[in-house]
Amino acid sequence: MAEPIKVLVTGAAGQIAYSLLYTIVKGDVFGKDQPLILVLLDITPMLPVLEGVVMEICDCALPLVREVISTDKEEEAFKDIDVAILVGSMPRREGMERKDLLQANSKIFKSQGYALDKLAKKTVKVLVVGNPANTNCLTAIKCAPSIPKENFSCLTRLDHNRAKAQIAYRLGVPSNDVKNVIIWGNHSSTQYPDVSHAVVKVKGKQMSVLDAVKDDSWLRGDFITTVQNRGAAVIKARKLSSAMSAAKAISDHLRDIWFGTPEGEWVSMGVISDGNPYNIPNDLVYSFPVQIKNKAWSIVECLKINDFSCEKMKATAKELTEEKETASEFLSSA
Ligand code: NAX
Repeated sequence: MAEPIKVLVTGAAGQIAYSLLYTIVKGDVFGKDQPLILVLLDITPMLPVLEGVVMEICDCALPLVREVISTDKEEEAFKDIDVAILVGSMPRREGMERKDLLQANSKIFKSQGYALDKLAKKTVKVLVVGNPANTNCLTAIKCAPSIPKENFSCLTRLDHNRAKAQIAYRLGVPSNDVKNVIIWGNHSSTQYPDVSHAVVKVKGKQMSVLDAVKDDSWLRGDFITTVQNRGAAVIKARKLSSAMSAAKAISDHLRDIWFGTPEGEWVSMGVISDGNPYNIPNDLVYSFPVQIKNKAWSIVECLKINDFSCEKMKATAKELTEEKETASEFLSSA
């Protein structure tokens, strides 16, 4: 059997982690023959809850788990890790401005960025989930200069899966018959779900989603807003934010980093925009279509971008630029 890898999950006493951990420990993410040392970080008041989570992991009696470490200390949590899944963050409370949320989270991701820089393996793969995910990811990148920027990504796979599912539902096909949708930009309501390059198998025949749906006004209207506002719709219905689907998306994202994407297929991921082929400003964590090979992503090139898409891609880049400016004010003043 392989040597164990050390996987950190922050916010480990929270609801996403509760859905995510079982998938990881049973081998669905890093492979059925990959032993794991699981490190669970949360804040001090959540340690009793974390204790219950550790008991449950133990009670699953799964063979891949070599050790579970639960802690409220970053120095312990980030030491020699191979993978960091940064879920823990400050939630938006009533009356809180977006700026306050950015500030609270800049603080968390600055501290965790430093911890990554100082303590993690230089090969560590970092996935940021906690919101505002793109800008939190950029903050962590800035604070961990000894780790390659390309090792960081943020989660937009939930939006990607939502887009795929909407198309599949509309056409009455299984969701895995829909491929190559794209989420551009921010994991927020300015994101741009784009199906201009997506394909679908209908009655055994592959065709473009545009030809299969044959309804541009839906694709440019309700489809986009449904995906953009899906998170809010789940909160309204459940009184809690997405957790099961978020955990599934995290697993999809990490499994693709670990094992690669199939030939000719891409997925959406927030990655550093430096040198991208779509005229998105450098130095943002922006969601692009990526292909992954040997644990390294590359942005899919040469996709034709029409005027409609171009506008939407710029609008979400503008929001990310503003978030970055606000976050960097906090970083330099803190
Ligand atoms: P919960 O509130 O259930 O759990 C968050 C956990 O993080 C809590 O246990 C809290 O104590 C812990 N925490 C807070 N500060 C911490 C710190 N400094 N270090 C370690 N742990 C800390 O939230 P949950 O529903 O699990 O969501 C977690 C985050 O994911 C939120 O920011 C949420 O907005 C974000 N999401 C991001 C998504 C994405 O696609 N990028 C989708 C799902 C989700 O909304």
